[in-house]
Amino acid sequence: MSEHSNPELPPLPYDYDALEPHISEQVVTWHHDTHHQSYVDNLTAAEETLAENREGGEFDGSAAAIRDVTHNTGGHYLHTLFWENMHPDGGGEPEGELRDRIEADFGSYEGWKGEFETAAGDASGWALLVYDPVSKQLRNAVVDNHDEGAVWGSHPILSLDVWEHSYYYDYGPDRGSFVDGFFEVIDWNTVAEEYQTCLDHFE
Ligand code: MN3
Repeated sequence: MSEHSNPELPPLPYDYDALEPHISEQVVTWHHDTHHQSYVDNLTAAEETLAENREGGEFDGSAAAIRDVTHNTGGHYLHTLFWENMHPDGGGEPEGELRDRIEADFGSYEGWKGEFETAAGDASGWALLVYDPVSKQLRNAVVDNHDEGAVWGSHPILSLDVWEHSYYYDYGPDRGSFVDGFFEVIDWNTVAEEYQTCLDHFE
């Protein structure tokens, strides 16, 4: 038997009001406790359907459940990284090896940031900075929903949720101001840690 952990909603790594004024306590509460929780619950339900079908040898509904797993793992994993990527003491710019890599792969920090902001303005889901282990480079990704536009095999190191539930209550249709606020709370230490994980595995 293989061992795997059941999906769980991770606690926020800070208080619900910690990201104010950039993201309100109300939005963080709804977003974490209701939206993120629903992805965990729906993932659990889909996994149960798959397991029951395997045991029963009847696979009606399994394809839909596989789709649900894809959608909800995307939602669960990207939200988990999104919470980790922010901190009330965040902001500023990346430093050290991560900074060097961004400059090498995007020409400059400003080149990366301008591209990432464009991705955030365009996505119907997420803007991601990912490490692509095949080409061994950082890439920006425009992801619709939670899973459309992913680069296969790549590992997200920075995750920005631009679903409307992420910002509409605080900013209305002004997504650009929300993205500006996100940059005020990015915890670059966590981005650097995810990047280091990629280096340890793939370089
Ligand atoms: Mn969300």
